[in-house]
Amino acid sequence: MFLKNALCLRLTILIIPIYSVFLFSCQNDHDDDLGIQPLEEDYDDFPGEEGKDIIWVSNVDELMQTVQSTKEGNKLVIIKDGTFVLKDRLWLTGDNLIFRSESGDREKVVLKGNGMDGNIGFIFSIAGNNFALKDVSVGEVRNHGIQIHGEFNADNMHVQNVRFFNIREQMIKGTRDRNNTYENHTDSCIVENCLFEYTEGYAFQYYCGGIDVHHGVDWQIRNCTFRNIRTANNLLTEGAIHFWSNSENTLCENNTIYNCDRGIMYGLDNSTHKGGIIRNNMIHVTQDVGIYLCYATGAKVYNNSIFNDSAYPNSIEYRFPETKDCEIINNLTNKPITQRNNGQAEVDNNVVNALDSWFVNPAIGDLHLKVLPTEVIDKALDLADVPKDFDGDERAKGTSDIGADEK
Ligand SMILES: [Ca+2]
Ligand SMILES: [Ca+2]
Ligand SMILES: [Ca+2]
Repeated sequence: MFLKNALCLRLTILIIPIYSVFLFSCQNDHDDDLGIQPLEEDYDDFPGEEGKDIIWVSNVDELMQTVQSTKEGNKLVIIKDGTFVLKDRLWLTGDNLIFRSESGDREKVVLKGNGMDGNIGFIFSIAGNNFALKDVSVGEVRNHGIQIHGEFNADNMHVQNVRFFNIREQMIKGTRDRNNTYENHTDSCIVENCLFEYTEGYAFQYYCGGIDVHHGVDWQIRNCTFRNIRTANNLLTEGAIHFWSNSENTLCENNTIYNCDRGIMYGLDNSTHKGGIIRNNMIHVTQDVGIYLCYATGAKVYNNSIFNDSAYPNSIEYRFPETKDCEIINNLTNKPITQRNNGQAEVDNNVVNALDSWFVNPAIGDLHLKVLPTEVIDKALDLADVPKDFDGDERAKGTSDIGADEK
C-alpha cells in the first residue's frame, strides 16, 4: 500500500482544495465486509486528477448537465453524498473524464434509474476515451449500468470501487462495431474492487450478467465480487464475467463469484476469444460450470478454486475444436474438468475431488482452505504467470499450493 499512499500524498499536494476529500477516498478503496481484497501496489494506476477542471454535483439536474459540460473532455466530476434518480442516461462523449464521489463511500452516492421496467435504460453510456469512475453505486436500470461503446472506439475505461445493483440486463456492457470492420473495439479497460449484485437473492430474468463484453481487447477484471446472478426458475443467466465476439487477452484474477448460475466464460458458440488468463479466482456456482471455454484459443486457466453447488456434473468445460491450445493447470474443484465436443486443452495437475469441508465457507465464495489436504499443499506446478495467490501472498517456487489460496 506504500505506493498508493505515496500517490495520494503527491496528488493531495497538487490539489490542495480537495485535500481532505481525496485522502479520504484513498482510504476507502475496498470493502472489508465483502472480503474484497485491498488494492495491490501495482494497481495504483487510476487516472490522476491534476490539470482537470472540477465540476461539483449536488443534485440530479447538476448531474444531468454534465452531459454537456464534459463534452470538451478533461473534467473531474465530484458528486456529493445523496441519491440521484436520473432523468435520462449520462451519454458522455468527452475524453479524460473522472466521475467520483466526494466522500469516497460508494454506499453514500447512489446513481439510479427507476427500476427494471422503467424508462431509464442506462446510467453511463461511454463514447470517449479514458473515462474513469469510482466510489459510487449504480443501479435500478433496464439495460446496463455502464455501456462502453466499442463502435465508437472508446478505450481505457477504469472502474474502481463501484457497486452495481439490481440491473435488469448486464451490469457492465462492452459493445462492438456492428459493421464488423473489426477496427473499432474497446481496449485496455480495468474493472477492480467492484461489487455486482442482486439484493433479493436472484436476478430478474435470464438475460443478465455482471460484465459482458463483445470484442474487448486487453481488459482486466480483478478483485471484484459477483453475487446472486442467478434465476429463480432454472433458466441460465450469462456468466458473471463473459468475454466473446473476438475478445482477446482478457485477464480475470482474484475475483469472488458466489451464488451465481455460472462463473467466467471466454467465448461462446461461434463467437471467439483469444488468449487471456483466468487465475486465482474463487467461484461458487449454482447451476452450471465455474469456467467455460468455448471457441477459446490459448486461454490459461491457472490456480482457481471452484465449488459447484448444483447437480451439474462439471466444474470446468472446454468445448468444440475451435477451443485449442488452452492450459488448465493447478485448479482445485469439487467436480471434473471435462472436454466436450472435441475441445483441446492441456489439463494437468488439478485436484477435482475437493470436499466442502476443505473450504472456509463455499456458500459465500470463501474458498480459502480450512484444512491442509496433502494432495493440495505444496503440490502446484510452478507457473510464471501465477507469482501470487488470491490474497496477494507470494507463491514460493517448489512449495506452491493448488487452487486460489496459498497457505
Ligand atoms: Ca480501440
Ligand atoms: Ca505452499
Ligand atoms: Ca492465502
